[in-house]
Amino acid sequence: MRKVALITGITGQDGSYLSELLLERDYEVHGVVRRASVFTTERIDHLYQDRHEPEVRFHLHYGDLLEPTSLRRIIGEVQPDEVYNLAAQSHVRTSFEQPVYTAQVVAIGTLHLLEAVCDYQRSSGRQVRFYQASSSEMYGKVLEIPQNELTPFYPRSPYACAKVQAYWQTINYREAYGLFACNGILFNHESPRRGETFVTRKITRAATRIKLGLQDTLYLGNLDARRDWGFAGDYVEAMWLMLQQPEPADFLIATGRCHSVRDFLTTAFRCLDLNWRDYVKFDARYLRPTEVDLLQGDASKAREVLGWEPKVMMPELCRMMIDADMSLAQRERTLVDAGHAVLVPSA
Ligand code: NAP
Ligand code: G4F
Repeated sequence: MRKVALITGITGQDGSYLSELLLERDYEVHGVVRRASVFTTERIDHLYQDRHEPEVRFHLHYGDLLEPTSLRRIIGEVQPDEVYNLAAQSHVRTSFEQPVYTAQVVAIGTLHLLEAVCDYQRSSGRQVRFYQASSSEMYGKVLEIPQNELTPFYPRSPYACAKVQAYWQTINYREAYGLFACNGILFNHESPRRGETFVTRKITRAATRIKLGLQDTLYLGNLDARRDWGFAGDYVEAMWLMLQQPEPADFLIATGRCHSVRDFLTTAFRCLDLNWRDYVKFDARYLRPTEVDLLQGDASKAREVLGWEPKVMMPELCRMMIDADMSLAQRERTLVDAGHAVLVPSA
């Protein structure tokens, strides 16, 4: 029997890579999409199938983590074997501007989904496996280096506090109702599909635009922050592996290496034979009221139990993002040379 997966956050970075992975493994994939006034499906457009095709394995449904009835309706229709909860207001800086909304989507939204999944399990008698997108941000003001699954949390943003609640709700549904539920505690993972307001993509986008004369300055905040950056394509494989195990458990996913924002800047600009110091200016708007200074994960458990290992490390990841953004910048350059105005991204 073909497995059926439901993904919330399917239009996001991870949702797009996970969809590709599951389709390659012969799943039927369903995704929850929020209605917006513009199309938000750019990252998954290449997976779209006309519903009149003979064998359609990729489906989208309108819904929202904030509307429990939509989640129940979709789960009832789709009858999933696996549910991946990737939806979130995932920007840490923004969570200080919108703390209540962030908590509603990240914490209460997860609770809505857990309730809907459990009720479906009870009424249908079918088992559903549940993945929760937990985050290394939960470690916050880190109490040990490197962090592992037993390191205590010390969240430092409304986003991280909400993720801690969702993490414990997931464990509680496992223990209280026997739900096959796993937390993936994923460290920062990036790609050419990363949102343009996260620091790595902001840097690769700006560096390539600077190289082609489309931009002259890049404004950034704290360059001393250190992160354990991996490749999103590697990390979605770990999500899938967690749900294939005989028993549910929580796993930390990281490369084990950490670099500062300054290191990433140096690597990115060096790919283009540029010196970032000639272009980068400080803007206090990008500082956070409370910062996470350092994240570095120990993914030994994932290596031993799941057989998972990262394949792409920061320098190759940075090169991959620079190459993709150079193609984008070249298209912009062509438009500008033809007399068209292009929008300057301001992250
Ligand atoms: P992302 O690119 O920001 O995608 C977030 C997704 O959530 C988008 O599809 C977004 O839809 C959707 N969404 C937001 N609010 C929603 C709502 N109320 N109802 C339904 N969908 C909603 O994030 P990502 O980088 O792919 O990350 C995926 C998950 O992993 C997130 O939960 C994030 O917090 C977590 N995480 C990410 C990282 C990382 O480094 N990337 C690390 C650890 C954990 P729209 O397209 O309509 O906005
Ligand atoms: O790229 P960032 O915005 O990612 P952050 O805050 O680490 O969060 C990401 O990773 C988490 C996993 O640990 C996810 F849970 C979360 O959803 C998200 O995907 O910022 C990285 C660092 C921060 O220390 C920030 O202060 O870069 C620093 N930074 C410096 N200048 C900047 C900027 N960050 C952004 N976004 N923009 C800047 O101009």
